[in-house]
Amino acid sequence: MTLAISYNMQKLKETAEKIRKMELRGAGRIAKAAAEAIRDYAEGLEVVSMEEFNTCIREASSFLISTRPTAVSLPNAVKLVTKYSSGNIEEARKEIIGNANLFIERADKALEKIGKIGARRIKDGDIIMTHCNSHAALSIITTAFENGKAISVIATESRPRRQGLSTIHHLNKFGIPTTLIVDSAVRYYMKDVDIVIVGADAISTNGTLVNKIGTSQLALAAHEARKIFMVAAETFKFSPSTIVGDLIEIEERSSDEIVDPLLIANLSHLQVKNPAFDFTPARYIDMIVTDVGIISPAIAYVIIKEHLSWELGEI
Ligand code: RUB
Repeated sequence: MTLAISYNMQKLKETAEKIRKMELRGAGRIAKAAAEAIRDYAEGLEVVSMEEFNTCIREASSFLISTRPTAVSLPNAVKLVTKYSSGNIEEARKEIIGNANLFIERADKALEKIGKIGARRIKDGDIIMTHCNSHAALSIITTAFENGKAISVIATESRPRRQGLSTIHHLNKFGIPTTLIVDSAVRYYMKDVDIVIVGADAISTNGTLVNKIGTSQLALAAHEARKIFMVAAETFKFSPSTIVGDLIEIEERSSDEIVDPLLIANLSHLQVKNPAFDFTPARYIDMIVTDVGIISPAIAYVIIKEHLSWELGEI
């Protein structure tokens, strides 16, 4: 391996480490960071043969993808960015750089579009409940507010990493009245809510949503109280490989995020579980707001087929 390769690999590893440690988090941001990392890696890659170029890109891709297993935006981004057809190193490099820049630009525009499309479904005076910290969900909420709708938000804390605190800071910057609640107060407050809006880490071909642990409890409580459950998701959050029956892996994080290991050191009969995401079946989802319009979860397949430029034979 040449010096140039290892220097570039170092930068890529730093991004991977930030994703792993959740300094870079949220499915959309993870995807953009991965696209940037691959672009920069390809840009500085010094290799002598096309074979070497292909191997380096393949290894860098697998390395990034292995950082967090659930957010499908990550493999989708890497796959879209590393789709090159040229057998010439310089041309292939250009293709990757172009793909990455296009992906990043589209991801930013997608958030804007989701905000505009979703905001039309929000009514003046609506009380919105949200969970965790989704930039797509927040785009809808802040756009509705900027459009003059007098909304307010109930935001969950989102244990154990408390991403809800990022959400309340963001909403506060816009001047949106917000109430912070603990996750277990979701059902208690659902009667006051008009609409629930959450983001997505992945959406399977049958419309099942994978999002921050506890999302399915919001969906159940909303269903019981006959409140609208809306998902905000860019098209690159849909999972192509679920078409052929692949299951989305739920990331299991360290128990240290939940409880101080010293406090439980002597409890030999205890195990602590910390799944980071859960599944919400399609039947609890009223609509998915994507950058290409609002869809019912029942037609998730169409998004995968038409907007992820995937040939079915490739999966
Ligand atoms: C974040 C989370 C978010 C989705 C969507 O989980 O579950 O709801 O990633 O976010 P984590 P966005 O904090 O573990 O990454 O809309 O910003 O892509």
